[in-house]
Amino acid sequence: DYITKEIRQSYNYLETQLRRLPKNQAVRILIVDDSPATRKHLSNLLQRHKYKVALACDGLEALEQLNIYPDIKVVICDNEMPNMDGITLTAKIRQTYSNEELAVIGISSSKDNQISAKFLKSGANDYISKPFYPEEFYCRLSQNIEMLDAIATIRLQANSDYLTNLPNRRYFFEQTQLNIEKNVQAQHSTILAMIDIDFFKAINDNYGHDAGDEVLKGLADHFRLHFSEHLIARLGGEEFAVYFKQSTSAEASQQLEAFRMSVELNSPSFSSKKIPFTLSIGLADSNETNVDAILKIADQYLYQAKSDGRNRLIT
Ligand code: GH3
Ligand code: MG
Ligand code: MG
Ligand code: MG
Ligand code: MG
Repeated sequence: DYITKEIRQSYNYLETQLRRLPKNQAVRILIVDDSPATRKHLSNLLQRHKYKVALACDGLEALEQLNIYPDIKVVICDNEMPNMDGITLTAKIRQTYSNEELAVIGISSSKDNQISAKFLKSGANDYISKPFYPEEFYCRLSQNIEMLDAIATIRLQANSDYLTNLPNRRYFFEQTQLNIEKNVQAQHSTILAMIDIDFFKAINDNYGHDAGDEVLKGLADHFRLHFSEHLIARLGGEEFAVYFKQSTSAEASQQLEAFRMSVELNSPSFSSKKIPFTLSIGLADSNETNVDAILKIADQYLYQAKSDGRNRLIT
């Protein structure tokens, strides 16, 4: 009923913009509104721009839909609804989903001039008052999605190693520390390994730095293949680490030994110059409560593997 001629014209304008923005296609938007007419209207607007849509008529259904569809990026949330109002729902959503992973946009025709502040204070990313022009609706929606995408990209870059795309030292320390705290609570020891390429400097010296890089990338792929169920990282240089989730130290030891032998056998296939190399590995099984202390133990075993002649696992 609030679709005026002007608003229809702005549809057409955005329609042409849309053809240049196919990236909207994968994004799902959840509409939460008790009015069937509003749900229909908003879902038409979204489908015009090829957004995927999920619908909920109240707060409880909204929480269910969020569970069902992990690809929901934005919740468009009415305020006045039976059982739970939109501001309360927003606060509830924030107990589980941060505003950096899921955007909530409050939307209301309320005459309360504090309504937008209330939505924002309870954790909404944005607010749109009704009636609105579709142009504003689409702009706010796409800006919120762009912001989520930018944050996700930055987060990924901050946590991964540029050369190999493996998780980096920062991520490994953060995640392993969290896991250690869980292990301590459950009275489990923590099992982690440090792995270092033998005589890597000689590879750079003999074949060049680019060939050295190729070896590191090839080895990273081999890690992904062998330890997909555990946490792997490039700690720096030619040094890697594995945190073993739910393994005994015997299982970890067996897996590492198989990996060491597989690298000894297959390393020439990792690089175009067919460079053979081996690994030295230190494995720690410890009840220490912080990641530095446990890595230090693994590093001591690694040092021993080096001094005992390399190409071996010490535990
Ligand atoms: P060891 O068997 O005792 O571990 O000897 P090593 O030669 O492997 O160890 P060292 O610590 O002496 O040398 C590591 C070399 O790794 C030195 C450094 O220039 C090289 N390096 C570190 N990061 C990179 C990288 O990203 N790319 C390449 N190509 N080389 C790297
Ligand atoms: Mg309502
Ligand atoms: Mg080395
Ligand atoms: Mg060294
Ligand atoms: Mg080293």
